[in-house]
Amino acid sequence: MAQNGTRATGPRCIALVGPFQSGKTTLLEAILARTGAIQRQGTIDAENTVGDASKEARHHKMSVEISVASTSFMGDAYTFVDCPGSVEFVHDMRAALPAVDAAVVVCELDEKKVPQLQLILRELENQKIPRFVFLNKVDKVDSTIHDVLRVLQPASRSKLVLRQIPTFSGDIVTGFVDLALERAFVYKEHAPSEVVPLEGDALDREKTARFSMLETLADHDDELMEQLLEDIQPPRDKVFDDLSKELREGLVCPVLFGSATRTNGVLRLMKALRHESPGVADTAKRLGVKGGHPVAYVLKTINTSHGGKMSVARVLSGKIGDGTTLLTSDGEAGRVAAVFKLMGQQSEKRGAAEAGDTVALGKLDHAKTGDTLSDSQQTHSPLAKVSPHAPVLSIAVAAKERKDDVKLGQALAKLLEEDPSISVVHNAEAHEVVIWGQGEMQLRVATERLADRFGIATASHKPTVGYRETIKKGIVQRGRHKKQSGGHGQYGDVVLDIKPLPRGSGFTFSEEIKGGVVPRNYIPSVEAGVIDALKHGPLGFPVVDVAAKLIDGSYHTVDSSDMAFQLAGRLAIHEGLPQCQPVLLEPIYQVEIVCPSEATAKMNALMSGRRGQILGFDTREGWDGWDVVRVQMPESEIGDLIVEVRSATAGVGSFTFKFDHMAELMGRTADQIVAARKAAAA
Ligand SMILES: Nc1nc2c(ncn2[C@@H]2O[C@H](COP(=O)(O)OP(=O)(O)OP(=O)(O)O)[C@@H](O)[C@H]2O)c(=O)[nH]1
Ligand SMILES: [Mg+2]
Repeated sequence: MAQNGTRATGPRCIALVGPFQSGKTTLLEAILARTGAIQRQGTIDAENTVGDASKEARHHKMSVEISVASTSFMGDAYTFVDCPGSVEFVHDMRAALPAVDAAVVVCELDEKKVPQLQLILRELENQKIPRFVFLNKVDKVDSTIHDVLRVLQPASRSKLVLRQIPTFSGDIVTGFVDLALERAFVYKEHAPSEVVPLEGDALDREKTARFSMLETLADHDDELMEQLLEDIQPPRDKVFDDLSKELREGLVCPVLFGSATRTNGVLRLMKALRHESPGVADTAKRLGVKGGHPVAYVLKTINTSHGGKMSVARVLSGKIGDGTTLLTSDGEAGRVAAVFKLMGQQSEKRGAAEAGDTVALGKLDHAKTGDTLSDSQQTHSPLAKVSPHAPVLSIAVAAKERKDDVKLGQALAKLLEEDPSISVVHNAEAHEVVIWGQGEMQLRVATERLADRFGIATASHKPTVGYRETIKKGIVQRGRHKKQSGGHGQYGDVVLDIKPLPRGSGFTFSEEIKGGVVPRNYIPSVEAGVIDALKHGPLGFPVVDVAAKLIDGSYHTVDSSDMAFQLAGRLAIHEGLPQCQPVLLEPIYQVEIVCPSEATAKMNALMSGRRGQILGFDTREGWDGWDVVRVQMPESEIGDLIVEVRSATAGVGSFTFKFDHMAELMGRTADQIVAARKAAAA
């Protein structure tokens, strides 16, 4: 167990997280290069980085899943989990976080990205993950870097402490002073920074900045507070101990900076991780691991293109090797076929994994992302439960070739296994397979994977909206089916009293037949015919909220049959409904949008453009500076709502929705919908 003053031991697992495109994958590359795991530092543009090695990530030049790579630094093993920054792939990050020792939050000095940073920090705060901030791209910033705390602090609930201050040549950051070490360094491109004398203006700034770092630390350390008040220089070790302890307890969040593309500040970051980040013992304690026997957490499931399944898992206790049989919390997980070390998409067999190691376990057929694994002696209660965010966008997909229909179902099941923030719904009525997810890019990547990895070409389109129709007035309608052709004839004759029902009632059928004018055994036939006819009303949609009462009819002893009465029932509906003022019904949903307060007014405008009805505004509980907007809006308008909500909120706004009621729709919009339906049916 790591104590004050002692470094944590065992292999570490560190997440690289942060807003979209802040440089996480590039930082992973820089770390791997600086620590000697790779010979040459690749770049995103050259498409040769260890992370983002999948075809889809390369193609879009963004992370679309986590990348995992291991290295060693000063004799310790480290595995980094590079997480996507896009909100659409955030589930990959959220599911990976529980088992990491700490996170490095890679960010930029950009006010516009602060809301995204806040979302990510919130996730870390909620999961109690100790976190460093790494302010990246200092090669691009100017003197605004002095504003770093003012800009970033609002995103964090715990206090940010500057661990370093920049030194300049003109407006360009050329190095830094480490405030704990009290040493100045100048950057060297793709080489370790060089120590230089700390003097002049830099020394003065160092004194002030160091004092303010110590003041922050002293908020949680009375002894240090006394030393500061009495003007006693605290020993350097004490400062390091405090930094480490307060980081682990989530009281402070140290801020370091550098440039991933130039490998600047990377060694300092590694040293901070080495000395200050907690290790597996702390993490096992945080998660409540009952140790002594093998326990691991699955942070990602990968179905490789050659068909093998791999579960990326952090071992939190015990030892897991080839042939170990593992259990999930509620059943068998499978037998480990092999243990792999990961280097992005490359995997290499290795020996048994021990507490702290993050490895890929081959062929655990029944293990899912988020599962807690233990050996066959004893199941372990789930260490964490991370439910995906509710989906916000959908597309309907179909295999371009009929022969791929079955394969499509199997491939989708695998995609879902890898990314549980995707779900699939079969719309039997519209004969559609609908994929639900977190945004356009995620769904695009899903269809690209279907093609690249599973060889299934698909076509996609907007999913069918669940329109219905009903009638505004009633009618008494006769339906008579009579055919005399050659031998056996067909005869069925019914009179239906058709009436509208209140909204949400569905369909009722009743009868008031006197004197056996329609024989008992044919009454269900009439009902079946009516139900069948209601599947397509005069406007082309299923008919709801209608009552049909069979009140009269006649029969023929020889020619009447089940079929003849079914047809008679259908006829009565087909002929009757067009005279009943049919009207279109559209599904209305209750939508709850969450957004930073400054975007609330924009939501208002957005809603009125989408036939939304605002029900109310509220502040979002537990979220300073955020609002909740409650709206009712038609399903057809929710289709791509997320795209606009995100663009109005720098990517952080979101919503949930649930069906509320069906509402009548008339006028031009209704006419267009009916015309489109007719055209599609023709
Ligand atoms: N100038 C400069 N550019 C950088 C630096 N680090 C990364 N970049 C650039 O920023 C862009 C995004 O880099 P990535 O490493 O893909 O960023 P990311 O955070 O992994 O992106 P996502 O995973 O998609 O959120 C690329 O064009 C990088 O070359 C840096 O330190 N300085
Ligand atoms: Mg990335």
